[in-house]
Amino acid sequence: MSVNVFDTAEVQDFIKTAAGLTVAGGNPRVKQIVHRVMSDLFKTIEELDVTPDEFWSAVNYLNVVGQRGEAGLLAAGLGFEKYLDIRMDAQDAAEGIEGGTPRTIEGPLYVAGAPLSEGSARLDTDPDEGQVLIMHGTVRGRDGSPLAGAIVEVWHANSKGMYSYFDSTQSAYNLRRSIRTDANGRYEFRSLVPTGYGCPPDGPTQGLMDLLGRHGRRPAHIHFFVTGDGYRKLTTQINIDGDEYLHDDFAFATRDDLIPTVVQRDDAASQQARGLDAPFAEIAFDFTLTPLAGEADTQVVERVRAAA
Ligand code: MBD
Ligand code: FE
Repeated sequence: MSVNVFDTAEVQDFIKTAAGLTVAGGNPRVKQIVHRVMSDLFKTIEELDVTPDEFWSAVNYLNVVGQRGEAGLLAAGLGFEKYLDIRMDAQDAAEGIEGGTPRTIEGPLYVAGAPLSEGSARLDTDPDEGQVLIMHGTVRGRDGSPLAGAIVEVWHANSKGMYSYFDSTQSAYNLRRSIRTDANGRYEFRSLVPTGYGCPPDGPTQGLMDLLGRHGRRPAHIHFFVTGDGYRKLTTQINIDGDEYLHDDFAFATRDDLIPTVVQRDDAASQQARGLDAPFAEIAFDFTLTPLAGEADTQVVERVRAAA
């Protein structure tokens, strides 16, 4: 039998007490948020008549998410990270900021401190059966001017969909580099065409996806942070066209302007020009940065990140 206690003075008072609203000290912002979240969850428990068994299974779920280090993955899969992007897009629109390369989520698999190269880099240090990928382009300001000395941080998965650092079989910083653009604002790298990522099949994120009737797969993609003096930091990704999950990303990160053409270079002349002896894939992609609006870069997101 369903009962209604949420709106009683007793419950309303003790939510306030539990959130610290009845005492001095602590952090007012944290108190405000905890009070709101507790209220919403208590209300959910009442309205959906959540049973004790269901509640304790959720508590255990949180413990497992933590044990497995999947909180960032779950945030991506439930669309929280995309929601933050939607809000930042709306903020930009409200402020009249337009014309830059679209942002899309960082995801949970960045590792700080990758080696820095001037102009061009080779990203693959480990052997891999993936096809060679050459990607290049120019970093520009919104007025179209090339940005010399911009930093392009790039990271992606190998042909098994796995990321170095999180996959102990790969060497440190495999498929992760920073590249400083040359005098003409150009960057270039040689790497291997990545494969899409799938959530650990035995992990709690995939477990929830199963219960939601969803999959836990991302289309093949390459991540970037792009920074330049006087410009806002860009966090984005490009997708590899043709992937079966291109428009069915479990993390909701695909955007139309972030799907460059992948050119297959099957001819001997193209291969010789690159010093290669097999067909390779080539992607041309320019990044456009938007100018800083004030002193501070409002696009720098603080979050705990790995550093190898
Ligand atoms: C990834 O590679 C990724 O980019 C995201 C957002 C989530 C899981 C794996
Ligand atoms: Fe990724």
